[in-house]
Amino acid sequence: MKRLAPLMLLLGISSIAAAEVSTSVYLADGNTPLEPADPNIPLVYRDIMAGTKLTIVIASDAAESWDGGMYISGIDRDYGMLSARDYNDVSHDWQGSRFEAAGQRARVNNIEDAFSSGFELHSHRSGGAGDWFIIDYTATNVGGCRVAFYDYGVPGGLFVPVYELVFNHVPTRDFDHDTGVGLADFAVFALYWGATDCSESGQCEGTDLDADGDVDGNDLALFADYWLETTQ
Ligand SMILES: [Ca+2]
Ligand SMILES: [Ca+2]
Ligand SMILES: [Ca+2]
Repeated sequence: MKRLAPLMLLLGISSIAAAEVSTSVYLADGNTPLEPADPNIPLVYRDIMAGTKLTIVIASDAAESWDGGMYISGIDRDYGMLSARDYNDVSHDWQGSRFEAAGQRARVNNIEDAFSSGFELHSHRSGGAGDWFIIDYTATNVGGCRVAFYDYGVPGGLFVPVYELVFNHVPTRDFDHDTGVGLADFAVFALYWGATDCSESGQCEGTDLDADGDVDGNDLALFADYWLETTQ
């Protein structure tokens, strides 16, 4: 490196810095950030209801030809699902999931194998800084799901993710399945208020939120946590 340094100075190279590529998680509106459960643990997000849709935006601080991906592996595939937008038959990729800043020859490709499911992301240096890609996430079942983010350019990056986004899905409060939690759902809740035989009657249409067999104040508190929240 000692001998190389003067040469780098001659060429005007101060350092060879790679672009910083990062992910952000938003609600389905693509605008409201999903907060972490604990501000000190940024990649573990607050609980969301099963059925909730999220958007994951992949952005960069510089133009670069970059290769990476987002995947869900193993049993986690039973709890969450990734999807992309507007498949293009000519480019053979998910055109709607890449933005102009990702460059002219950017591509988003679906990858499915025995172990994982997700999307390979390729940017092109003709692009620029900004939002490169958008991938949709659906919480399909109650439970946990990890979404691994890969940067193929880092050492071992093909095999080891840079990090994982951790999601936890709780039972839905949207009892009438209209994608929002509101008065109609409260009406269903009120119908079962005071019930004590929920295990026999199909969890009282989901209103026995802590699954202890009754519908009481504990379930009401759990219901109220998601009041007016939307899933899509
Ligand atoms: Ca509802
Ligand atoms: Ca209960
Ligand atoms: Ca109870």
